[in-house]
Amino acid sequence: MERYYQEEIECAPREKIKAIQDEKIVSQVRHVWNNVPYYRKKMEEKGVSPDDIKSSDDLYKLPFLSKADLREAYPYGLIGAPLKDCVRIQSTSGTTGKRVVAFYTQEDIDMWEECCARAIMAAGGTDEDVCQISYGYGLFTGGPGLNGGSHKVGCLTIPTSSGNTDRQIMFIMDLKATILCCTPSYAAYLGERMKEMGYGPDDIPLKAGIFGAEAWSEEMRRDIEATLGIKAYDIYGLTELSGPGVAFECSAQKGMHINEDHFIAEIIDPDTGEVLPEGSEGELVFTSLDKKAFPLLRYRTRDICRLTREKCSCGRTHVRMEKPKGRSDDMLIIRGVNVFPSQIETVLINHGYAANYQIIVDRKNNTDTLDVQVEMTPEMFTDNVSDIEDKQRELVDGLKSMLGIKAKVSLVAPKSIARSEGKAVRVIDKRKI
Ligand code: DLL
Repeated sequence: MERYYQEEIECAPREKIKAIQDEKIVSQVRHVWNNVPYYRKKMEEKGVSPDDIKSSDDLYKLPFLSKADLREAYPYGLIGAPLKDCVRIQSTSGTTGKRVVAFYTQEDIDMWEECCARAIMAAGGTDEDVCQISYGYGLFTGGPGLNGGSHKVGCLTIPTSSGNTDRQIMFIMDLKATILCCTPSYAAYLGERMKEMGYGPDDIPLKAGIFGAEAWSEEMRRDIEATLGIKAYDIYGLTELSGPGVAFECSAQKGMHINEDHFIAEIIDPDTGEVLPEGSEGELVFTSLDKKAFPLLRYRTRDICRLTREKCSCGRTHVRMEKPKGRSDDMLIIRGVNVFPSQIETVLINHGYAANYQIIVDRKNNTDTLDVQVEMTPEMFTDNVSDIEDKQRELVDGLKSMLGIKAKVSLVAPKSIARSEGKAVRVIDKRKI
């Protein structure tokens, strides 16, 4: 039986969703115009005023915001509510350049936590569940967002945060956790560790996992589901818009429903900024309809994916986004060919490897090189050189047919690649160092 946190809105007829968006966009644009001089200036430069925005059909008239704008406006330039009304900040990890700091009023936090509650109930969660949250807590939004959602559903919440893997497993087993929330790479590691400790899928009390914050393949989903004996649901979000829960998967596991009563999604051509028709692949752009403290309009996420409004078997009517392939800035250009790390992961898992790999890109004698190091699983481990060479050759062929270019593959011993407790760092691009 499908469960909903807010059925009336999650399953509302399309006309009703459109009417909500039309009403909210008009007042949100006025809110931003009146309170965010940085964006007002952008609107003025484009020759657009709040009077030009009469419904969501006029969205295309508004200027885009990018991560560069967020950096330029740091720390207070995009804030839309008086500081005294703000109750929290969260922040991105800031690996490239300045951190993004997002502000929240109490209402903004309530909306965000409701979105996370929708995700937990879509994964089958109820007040009888024990929900272990192994996303990091702190500035990262994963822990705090799902913690709030879990409380709203009424689950018994275990706020383990990330790390200390053996203690995580102790709590899962002793407190009979039924829902696990963490990054997919950490879920894979927890699964690996539990297997080593002798726990099979039937011994593990978990029934569902809510995994996101990084790109992961369908193959990795199947792997994690089999090891932990669960159904694994994807969840998407970004700090700039609130955090996890902007979109979440339902029982159909065919894309994530975007919470359209709070966010409008568009797909644009990343080069021209042109809005693309439904079903096209492009860059995802979001407008937040309710957020008051950090009200971003037409924010370019750099995530590449597709949207679909095809009817979903779960009964929800909100548009679905497919799994993002990764950020446009994660895309590698190797000898002129576009390569996403997720494509490499698909080949590795289809050949029976686990998602423990590292991609090293370099440039030697003016030619790009692609090196893929992948761990052998304990079952396939061998030190017979010719066996290893055969296996490497198989992967080189598999990668060639997926990517169209030749990679060097090195099989390495089990456990020689560092495990991640949060977002995994898969790529080392030495061309950028
Ligand atoms: O990762 C928020 C989050 C926490 C989402 C927990 C889901 C679960 P940021 O650190 O700001 O926020 O990173 C946002 O991560 O633009 C995507 O590139 C990527 N991302 C997030 N979820 C997914 C997903 C959080 N399900 C950036 N699949 C986004 C692929 C994802 N990429």
